[in-house]
Amino acid sequence: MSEIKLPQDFVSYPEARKQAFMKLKALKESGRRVVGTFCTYTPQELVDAADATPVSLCAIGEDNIPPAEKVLPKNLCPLIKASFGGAVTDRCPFFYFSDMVLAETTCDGKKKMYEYLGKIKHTHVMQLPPGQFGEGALAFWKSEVEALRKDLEQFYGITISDEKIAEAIKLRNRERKAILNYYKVGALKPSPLSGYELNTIITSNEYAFDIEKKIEFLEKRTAELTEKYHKEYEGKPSRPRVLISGCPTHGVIDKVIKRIEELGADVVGFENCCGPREKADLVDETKDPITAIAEKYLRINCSVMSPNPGRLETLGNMIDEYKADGVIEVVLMACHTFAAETSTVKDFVTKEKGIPFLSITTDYSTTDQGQIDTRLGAFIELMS
Ligand code: BJ8
Repeated sequence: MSEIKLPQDFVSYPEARKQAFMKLKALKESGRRVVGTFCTYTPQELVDAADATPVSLCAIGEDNIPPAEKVLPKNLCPLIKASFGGAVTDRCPFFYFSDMVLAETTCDGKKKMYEYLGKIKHTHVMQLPPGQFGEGALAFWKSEVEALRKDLEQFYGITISDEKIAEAIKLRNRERKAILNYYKVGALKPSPLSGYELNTIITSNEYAFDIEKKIEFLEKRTAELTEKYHKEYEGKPSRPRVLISGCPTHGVIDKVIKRIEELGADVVGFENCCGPREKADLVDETKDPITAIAEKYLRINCSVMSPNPGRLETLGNMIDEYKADGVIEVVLMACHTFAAETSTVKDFVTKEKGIPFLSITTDYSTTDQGQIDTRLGAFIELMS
């Protein structure tokens, strides 16, 4: 079993969440507005412009599942059940401290779950068009962005100016660039950082509520790692390099991401919502802010969009840029949209890019760990 290279001050994702509870409590007590969010489609710039802090309500952990299954069907994605379970039991302090919930109609399970959340707390649901390209898709989505602005204004009794939104766009674009540059350290060969660290830092950073400090931290860590690469790694042999694709992996970091590295490969990049999926694409700072926000978020290449050609394009570019030797797709149990894309993605990776592909369907339990280890081990051998 290989040891994973981690910085001395490394904080695990569950620990980072725990630390964030206290930070959020202090923010709330200082009178700060808090908006709970779920998805990469959330236009965070509007929440920022309302002088509110967006906080992710995507929960992890098996403990949150049984309470959710009292209401939701068992054969639903674990991300949805864990998030709902955490909210209804008040075990999720992020939900507890949120003034309102901001959600989008992505997959069927999530949108039905939002109906239940709406009974507990004010829940604004943005209707996403089912595709990015259909006639009227952008106009419709833009009207949803405008509706969100109105609802935030009414809910908080404030006015959100165009200038405030433009300011938020600039700050979030700077944050995107800092995150993207940090990810790109993984493209160095051999990689000087662990994919386990990468996944942990990026998901934990959702709870770094001071964006300026977050940018500063990421820039510092990127510089340290780049220097480390030149001093210690450049020119040395590399372990097999894995690119992760599919559903968000923050709930299976230990079960899948860490295991890949313990079993002898490097996770170098993420083509998912724990990766640069939306970070590589900035909001246009030269346009009317609402149009620019609508255009940017509609371009996100999630499997809930039909068709979703952007995923293959991004995957292809990332395979080249991150010099991947194989792709491992993680599909959360009962996530139909990602599962339905598996066959297309497999053909693309194996036939067009000529590297091996493995798809793993899993949930937040530990019952399938042995089976996953066996499949990962065989796949890593295939790449070696
Ligand atoms: S933009 S990936 S964060 S929807 S895994 S809950 S799709 S059944 S998380 Fe996602 Fe937004 Fe897309 Fe990203 Fe449903 Fe699938 Fe569960 Fe999912």
